[in-house]
Amino acid sequence: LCSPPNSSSAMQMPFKILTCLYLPLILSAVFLPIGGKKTLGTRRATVHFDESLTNIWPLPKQFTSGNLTLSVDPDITVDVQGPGGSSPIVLEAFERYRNLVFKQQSGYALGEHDVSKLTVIVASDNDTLQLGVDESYTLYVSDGSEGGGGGRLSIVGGVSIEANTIYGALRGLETLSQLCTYNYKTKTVEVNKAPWYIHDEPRFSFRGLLLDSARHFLPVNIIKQVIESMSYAKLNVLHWHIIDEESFPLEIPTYPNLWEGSYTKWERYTVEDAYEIVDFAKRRGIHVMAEVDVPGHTVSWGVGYPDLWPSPNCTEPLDFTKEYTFDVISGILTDLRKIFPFELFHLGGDEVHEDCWLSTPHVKDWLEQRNMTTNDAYQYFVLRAQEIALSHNWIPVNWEETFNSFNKSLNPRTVVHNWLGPGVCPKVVANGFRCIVSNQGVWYLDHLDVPWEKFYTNEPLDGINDTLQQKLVLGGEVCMWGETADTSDVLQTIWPRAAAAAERLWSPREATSSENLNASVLPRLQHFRCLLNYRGVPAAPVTNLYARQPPI
Ligand code: CP6
Repeated sequence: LCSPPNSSSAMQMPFKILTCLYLPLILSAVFLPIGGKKTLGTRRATVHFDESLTNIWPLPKQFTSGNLTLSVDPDITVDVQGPGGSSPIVLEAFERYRNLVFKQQSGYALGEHDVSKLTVIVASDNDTLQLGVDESYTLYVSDGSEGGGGGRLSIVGGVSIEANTIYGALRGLETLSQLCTYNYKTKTVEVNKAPWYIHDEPRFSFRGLLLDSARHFLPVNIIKQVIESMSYAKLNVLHWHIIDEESFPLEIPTYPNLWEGSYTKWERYTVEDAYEIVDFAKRRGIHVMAEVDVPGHTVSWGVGYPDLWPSPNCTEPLDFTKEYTFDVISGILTDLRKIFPFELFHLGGDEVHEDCWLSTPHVKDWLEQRNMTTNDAYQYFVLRAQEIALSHNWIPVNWEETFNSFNKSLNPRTVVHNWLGPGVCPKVVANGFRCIVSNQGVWYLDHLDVPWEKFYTNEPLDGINDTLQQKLVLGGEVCMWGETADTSDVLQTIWPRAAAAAERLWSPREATSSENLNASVLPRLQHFRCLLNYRGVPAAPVTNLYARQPPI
């Protein structure tokens, strides 16, 4: 399945002949500079626009292509223009992509090339990475016969990316890199089906992946590989589930014994490590949303500070009767605020097993004195944690049990994170809260038996018809829980299925139909999986061939 990426033989048949004849005229009218004399496609064959399968993953919002093949110069240079041109992020990304596209060991033919220069125009120099930051871009690959150029008016004759922000430019670079394939016969990198006109932007602003470093420690370089691979699929939020009941691997300067709860002292993240991960992600347009899951999932906190445990035989949920508990949470969030600039902060709140609170005498007394139930205590805890996050100017995110248990009391800015099953986000948005979809039946990567089709067809807006309510769905997230995966297999467990969800979250709803997946989506996903392999990401095979009939 990973033969040389020379792709789509059957798909290059020009179809829709009538459209093909006049589309070039429309395009020339739009893109030729006033008074321009050039005609597209004069150097080679007539341009046939073919909107059948493309190997770009995820599918762009709008695109047209032709049937020219252009060669790309291994010494291609970039000219970054506009206010954003001063950002090193775009230049660095260009270098990364050039190295990916030209990583062939078998060498490159010498000689003239159609494409020797890329022009990137970035309209803003603001490099703050906020939720909903403009990730749109326009990518134009002309027939190259003017050998470079580009830009708003002289766009014919070059390759250009125009974007409002540096993050849009990064998405455009990813798409451009996916158009470049190595031709083993001619030993050149080619762009097939030029000229290309692509205008693209994401459907959802939150396209996440959860990574769990508490069940198995994941070294910094593995986390970076995950982030790098996320950028290939245009995923943009790393939800870092750093700590959990099994281990507390993160350094917290204010409470320096907390990471006593790590597995070993080698399986820890320093504050420096965390900064490095956030910076690495930012350079790829990826937010890092940290999670401190309270009050459940916290046994490991008590290794360093046993007073956080209600008692030695009730080690979670945290002891809410002590102010000390909230001081510790406050200290953790104060330290983390310096590291994680993203506006969202995940406070967990899932799977709070209240039973052992009642079997702990001082906790039981505290509740009886106040005439409170354990569910009241759960609510009291979640709301206090929310107040701490809000006081740090963070938007709190909570797992859906908090909404299911006491939705009326949650802070109105809360983002509710679905996981238990379908049907929650419709209720969440009907109550005016924002929602993130991670339905465990279809978007949990640790469930190895869930096939890619289920990842692909999970539609975040199912059951939500009101357009204002639809806007409250920020997007979705696939979850790589760490009980069953570690350094040895985390990447191949994430890919390729996370890519199926990535297209659902990026591409227009109309373009990601649930019908005919084997004909329209599977070949494209297989191609993307090969691209990942080619780039060094050990993505697993897309389909399970166990039940396939042998050839007769
Ligand atoms: N850890 C935490 C987990 C899970 C959750 N929270 C989880 C629960 C059920 C499944 C997979 C993962 N391992 N902290 C639930 C959000 Cl099937």
